[in-house]
Amino acid sequence: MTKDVLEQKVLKNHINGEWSEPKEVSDVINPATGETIVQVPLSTKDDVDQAVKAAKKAQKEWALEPAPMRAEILYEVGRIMKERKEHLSELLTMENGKVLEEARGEVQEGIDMAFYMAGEGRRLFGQTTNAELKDKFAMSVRSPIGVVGLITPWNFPIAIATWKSFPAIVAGNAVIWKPATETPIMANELMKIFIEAGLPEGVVNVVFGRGGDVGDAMVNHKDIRVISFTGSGETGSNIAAECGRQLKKVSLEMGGKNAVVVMDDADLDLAADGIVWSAFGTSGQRCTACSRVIVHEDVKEELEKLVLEKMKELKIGDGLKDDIKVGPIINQAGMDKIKKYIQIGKDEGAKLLAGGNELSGKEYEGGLFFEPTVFTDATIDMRISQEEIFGPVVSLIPVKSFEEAIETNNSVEYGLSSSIFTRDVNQVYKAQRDLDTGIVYVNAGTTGAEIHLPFGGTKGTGNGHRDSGVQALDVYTEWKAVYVDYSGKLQRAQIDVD
Ligand code: UN1
Repeated sequence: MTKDVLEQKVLKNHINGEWSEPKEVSDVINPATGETIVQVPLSTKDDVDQAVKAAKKAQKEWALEPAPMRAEILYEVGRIMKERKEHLSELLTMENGKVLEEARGEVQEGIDMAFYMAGEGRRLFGQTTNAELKDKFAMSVRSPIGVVGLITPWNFPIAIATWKSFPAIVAGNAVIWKPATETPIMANELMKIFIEAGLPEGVVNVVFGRGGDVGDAMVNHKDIRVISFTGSGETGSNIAAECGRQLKKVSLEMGGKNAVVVMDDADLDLAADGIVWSAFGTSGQRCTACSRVIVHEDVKEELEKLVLEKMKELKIGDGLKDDIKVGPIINQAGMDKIKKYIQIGKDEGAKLLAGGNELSGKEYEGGLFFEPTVFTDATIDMRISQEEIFGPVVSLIPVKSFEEAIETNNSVEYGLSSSIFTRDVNQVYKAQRDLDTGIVYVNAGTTGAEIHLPFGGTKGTGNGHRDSGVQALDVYTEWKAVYVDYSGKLQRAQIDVD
């Protein structure tokens, strides 16, 4: 089956129920081998216009379909994804590089989201409440917004797509989806699954291409009323500025500078496990990856020792191979950025404890691999402690107290995820209150969000919206207040109340 897709060679947009032949394409590279896997269309504003036209038409009908019936399609999507889990996971590893075990985890995240959002078809709760006048009824209901635009990243090409598209669909919207050009295969596969599950044509339209072409055309299209974007801070804030001008709803998730706090009473072996997994898993290319360790000075040396020991067991290479724990970096730009920050860290005076190099030689030929890297004795004002690197690089920052640890965690522009290792229950509760991030873990690393909870962050990470969880429905619905007067006479609110 994996072969089938790869034999397709050139992917196609899916607009109004049809696959369309692309005019221009670019290569999709397996980052572990350097081989071209398929080609992805580079679409234009015209393609977006066509997709929006189709989506507008389809959405009218779709919104009239009862939500539990819309949800039946998501149950079927979940069932098919489950059946194809292994196939999807292998393709995901090929296009994104993450190791197979993690790819399976990501596909599972999508399956979970399908069943969770399908359940929402029989909820989508609003509120009924009392009216202030006799013989009058009041309620609030969620209504779909119309055509929504989804711009999804390469690092979780299927999970994040499901966080956005499933709530949009169950709520009765139609979707224009621009997947990242690095990872179009997951989009192609999910689109095929939508079709097989019976989604009416035009409800989801996939338009492949670059942000500057397709993304901009989506943001600028007056009939796309919502943009949901996961990606870089710079692009996100440009999108928000434009959407603000057009009074368009926008939901943003733009990365993090996530820290694990290790207190002096922590189980250090467990903390080291949490750090190694959340810093070097997915080669550090998660928005939630741990890139700072804020450690109590009394346990710093012991923790360093444990982290270094555990890192030795991480085998780096092609994620399709059995014993590999760390896969490649997505592309040359990603690699250049990581190398730039290694140099910055050295220049700033942080001490390089391990790693710091791109891997070369026969074993790594064709791919882009970087050693898991640890800096220590970093300070919070250094750029390596402040800026997102998006690679397997972590910096240890020693602190003297719990208060300083919290303060250090919060002294960055981002606010996605944080974690604390401690056995002190008072510190646990204070930390969950005071760590200024959208996600907080206790005695676990900074990754591992589950789909039925809200995903997103404070400060520079986002703009107050959340992906996944029931909260995602707020992005794709309008609240409508409905008053039904059954008194048979004119009753004026606030006036005829006595
Ligand atoms: C992301 O990195 O953008 O919590 C998503 C996690 C995953 C999702 C990460 N469940 O790390």
